Amino acid sequence: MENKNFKSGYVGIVGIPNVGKTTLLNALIGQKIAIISPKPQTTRGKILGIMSESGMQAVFLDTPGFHKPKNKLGENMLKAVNETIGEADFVLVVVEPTDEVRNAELEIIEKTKNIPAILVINKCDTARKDALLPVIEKYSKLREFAEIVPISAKTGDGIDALKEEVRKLLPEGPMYYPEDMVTDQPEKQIVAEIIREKTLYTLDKEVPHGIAVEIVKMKEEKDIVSISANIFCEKDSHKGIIIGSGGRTLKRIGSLARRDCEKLLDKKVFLELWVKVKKDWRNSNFLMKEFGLKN
Ligand code: GDP
Ligand code: K
Repeated sequence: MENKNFKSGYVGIVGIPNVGKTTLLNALIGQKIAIISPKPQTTRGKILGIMSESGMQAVFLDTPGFHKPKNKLGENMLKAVNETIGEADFVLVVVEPTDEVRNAELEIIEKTKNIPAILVINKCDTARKDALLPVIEKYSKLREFAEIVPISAKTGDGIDALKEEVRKLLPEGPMYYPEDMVTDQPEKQIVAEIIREKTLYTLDKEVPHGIAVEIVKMKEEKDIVSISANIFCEKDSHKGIIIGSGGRTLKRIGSLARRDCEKLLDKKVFLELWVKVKKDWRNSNFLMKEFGLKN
């Protein structure tokens, strides 16, 4: 069976702002944009994205500051790099195809020297082929890289080759997370819980407890997290109450929930709510599981 040699592990993505780390991550996990988990409850720290391919699972760790390319690379970022590499099996050091190695890059390379690294030369679509050699030479003098992979995160060139190199470096290990999970789940559950709480809070006792919330979409785009959720109730009459006249009640639920979600995620949130009737959902094992109410 394929599982026998399943490989898995934790991978840090490091590099100075603007080299394309976010773009690369999205290319690796396939357009499904990762969301940062606000709850550092796992021992391995924050998970940024999970790539599951046949026979391997790479869990990319968040480096605080990662999402703020405009910030200067200061003490904090370097501290964060330290934390990330403390937890990672190896790192991807992302650079641009310029043969000038910037000071901040030297520091990052210094900090990550003691764990295996793949040098990822991104934005190769902007460089001539013969410009690569001097870049490779410069960086190779700074440390030993397990591999050097030129890519373009934007066009997708080299991404498959990079995945292959990631696979080689991953240790044998189990599938840590379900295959379809692209980020850690608790956060989704928290968001669902917030929406449920606001629904109950906003409604009078008229609508009994037959309410469940399902997060249909949760996606980070630029600086906004778009969330789309279904509020399930048991009766058509309940649906009317939840929506309210002119949609007022639902709007109120939405704006209260959005505020809390923004606090939780530390990002602007676009929240879309749908009310659906699902008779007897509480008697459905499947739905109970879906809503995280049953294991
Ligand atoms: P980060 O700060 O390292 O996360 O960098 P981003 O992923 O935010 O990318 C910074 C800028 O570089 C954005 O404008 C991207 O569109 C651009 N970029 C990223 N990867 C590539 C690439 O492979 N080629 C080109 N031409 N631009 C890229
Ligand atoms: K970024």
